[in-house]
Amino acid sequence: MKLQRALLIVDLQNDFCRGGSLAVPEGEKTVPLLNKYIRIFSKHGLPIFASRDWHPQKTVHFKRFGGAWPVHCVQGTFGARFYKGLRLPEATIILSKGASPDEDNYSVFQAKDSSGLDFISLLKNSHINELYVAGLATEYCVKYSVLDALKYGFRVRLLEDAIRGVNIKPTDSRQAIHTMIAHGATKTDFKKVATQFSRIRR
Ligand code: VGL
Ligand code: ZN
Repeated sequence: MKLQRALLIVDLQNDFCRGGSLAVPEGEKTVPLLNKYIRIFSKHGLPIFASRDWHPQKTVHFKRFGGAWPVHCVQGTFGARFYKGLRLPEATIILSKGASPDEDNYSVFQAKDSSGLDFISLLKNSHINELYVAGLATEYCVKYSVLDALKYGFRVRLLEDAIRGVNIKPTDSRQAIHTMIAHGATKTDFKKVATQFSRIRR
């Protein structure tokens, strides 16, 4: 089976980075490496997806309306914008999630692009069967997206040097990585990806 690859960058938004309302420790430190992954995928003409948390002001996802989280990534605000250093190419497919007031989930498979297509349709349309996944937060959006991807039969390579977790409990990220691997994801890192892609003829 020929592998059709794509890159998925999860929620690299201001509110999840330093100074944001739900800052993931070292979240923004993934950015230089993400830019390098982006360059590799661009160079090889492979699709790049970037998800964003895209909440209304009132949502059951926020503490004040019964959820678990402080207000973050409200549609149209600075906090919801992609982190400034992240160099997303023009052709990046943006996936928005958590956009309806009764939605309280983390998976990118619940997200839609600007024309309302969901992630699974977009992947199927481009015959993608392997996802390289990075971003924030390891034990929430990254984990639930990876588990869904595996459930739907995609291969998943977790970019372990370009993910970060919230770690409400200090072991949360490690546990999440464990779970993703146990369900069939495999880990890789920039060095390995760079070598792997340098062998692929364009
Ligand atoms: C996320 C907490 C709240 C995430 C989103 O994208 O990982 N985490 N909302
Ligand atoms: Zn959220």
